[in-house]
Amino acid sequence: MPSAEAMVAPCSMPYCKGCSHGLVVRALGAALEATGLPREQLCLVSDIGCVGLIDRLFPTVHTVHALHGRSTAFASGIAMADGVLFDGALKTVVVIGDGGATIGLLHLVAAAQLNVDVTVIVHNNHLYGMTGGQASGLTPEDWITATTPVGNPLPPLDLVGVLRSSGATFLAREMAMNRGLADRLGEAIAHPGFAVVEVMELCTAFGVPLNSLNGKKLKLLAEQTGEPLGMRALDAGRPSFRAAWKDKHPRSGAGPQWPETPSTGALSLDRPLRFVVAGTAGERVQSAATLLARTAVAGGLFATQKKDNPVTQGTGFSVSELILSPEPIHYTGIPHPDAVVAASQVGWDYLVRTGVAARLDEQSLIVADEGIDLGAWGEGAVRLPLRARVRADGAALAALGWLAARLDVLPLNRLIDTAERAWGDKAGRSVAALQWGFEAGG
Ligand SMILES: Cc1ncc(C[n+]2csc(CCOP(=O)(O)OP(=O)(O)O)c2C)c(N)n1
Ligand code: SF4
Ligand SMILES: [Mg+2]
Repeated sequence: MPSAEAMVAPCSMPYCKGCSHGLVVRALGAALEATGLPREQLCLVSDIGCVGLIDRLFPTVHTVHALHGRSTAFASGIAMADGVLFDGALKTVVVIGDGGATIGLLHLVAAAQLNVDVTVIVHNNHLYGMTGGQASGLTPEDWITATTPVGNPLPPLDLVGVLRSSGATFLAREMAMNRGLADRLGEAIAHPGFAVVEVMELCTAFGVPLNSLNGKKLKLLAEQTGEPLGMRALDAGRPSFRAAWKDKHPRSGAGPQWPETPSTGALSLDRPLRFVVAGTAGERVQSAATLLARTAVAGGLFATQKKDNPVTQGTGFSVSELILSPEPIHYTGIPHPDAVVAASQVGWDYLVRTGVAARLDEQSLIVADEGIDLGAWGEGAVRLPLRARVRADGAALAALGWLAARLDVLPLNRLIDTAERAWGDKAGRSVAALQWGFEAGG
C-alpha cells in the first residue's frame, strides 16, 4: 500500500491530540493513492462534525461538504448521475460520523438498497464530537455523554447489521488503529457497488475522559456490539445500480421523445453560446431548447440544457438554460447569458424575479414577444410578433430560430432535420415556427 503523503496536504491535522480521525485520514489517503486513478476520478463527500474537517486535507480530488446526515444522499446522486449519464468511472467516498450516519440513516439504507457505487466510511467515535460530546444513535449502553450524564439507557444501533439487511454488498468493521485499515478501505473503494466500513474510534476530548476509555477497552466494546470486528462481507452477486440501470435502459441518456440523433456531419461554432429561454409551462419551451441542443450534438458540438419549472408541473413559468459549444462544457451555469428569449410575460417575470435580467450586460441580446412588458430592459430589445405569428407553443422555437440565424449558430436545414426525426409527421407546425423565426433573423 503506498503512503498517504502524495494525497494528504502537508498541513497539521485539525483534530484534538490523539483523535482517531487523523488515523482514518492517513489510511484513506493511502487507499485513494493505491487506486492509481487520476485525481479527477475521485470524489470525497464529507458530512458535518469534526469528521467534516477533512476537505482541505485532500486538495487535489473533488470534495463536497454536505449537510449534516445528508452526505450519503449527495454521494448517491453523484454516483447515479455518473453511472447513468457518463461512464461510471468516478469513485465516490463518503466521510461521515456516527452522528451524521444515524441522523441521516435512511440515506445510507437507500444507498445500500440502490447498490450505488459509493463507499461510506463511518467514523464511529460513539458521540457528537464537534458539539461537545452528546449521545448519538451509536453511543454504547451506559456511556457517559453530555446528554446522558448518568449513563446512556439505550443499546447502540447495529449499523452494519441494518445495512446488511438493506442489501449492502460490501460490509466491514475495523479499528482505527489497525494497520490493515488502508487495505480494507481500498477494497471497499474498489468494490463496484455500495460499501460501508465502520471504523471504531477514540474521541480524546469526550469519549475517552468521560468513560475512562483507551484503545484496549474500545476493542472490547467493539467486540461486544454489532457485527464481528475485523469482519469483511461481500455479496458480489447483486448488480450495481449502474449495471441494473444499463440493463433496463440500454439507450439511457436519450429521452423517450427524442430518438437517437445520428451524426449528420460536422458543424462549426467559433465560441460557446449561452442562452436562457423563458416562457410559460406547456408552451414547448423545453422542447425548443432541446431541439437546438440535439442539432448541435448531432453535428459534433457540445451542448447542455438545464430545466427549471415550478413544483406544480404544467403551471407558471418554464425556463431552459442552454449552452452550445465547440469545446466540452465543464460548467453548466450561465452567469451572463449571450441571449435571453422571452416567449411570454410569465417567463420574463421569472427572469426578473430571480436576478437573471439584472445580470444581462450590454452584449446580451433580448429577443422578446412584442406583447411583453420588459420594464427597464425594453430599450434595445428585439421585439417580434412571436405569439401572433406562430402561436404560443411556437414562440420559443421561433425566437431560437431567429437567434440561430442572427448569430450564425446552426443551419436551418439541420434544425428541421432534427425536428422531423423527433416529431415525425407532427413536426409541421414546429418546422413552420422555426422557418419563420430563422427568416426573420437572417
Ligand atoms: C442538521 C444539523 N443538526 C445539528 C447540527 C450541529 N452539529 C454540528 S456537528 C454535530 C455533531 C457531529 O457528530 P458526528 O457526526 O458524530 O461527527 P464528529 O464531530 O463526532 O466527528 C452536530 C450535532 C448541524 N450542523 N446540522
Ligand atoms: S472533539 Fe473528539 S472527534 Fe472532535 S477533534 Fe476532538 S477528539 Fe476528535
Ligand atoms: Mg462522532
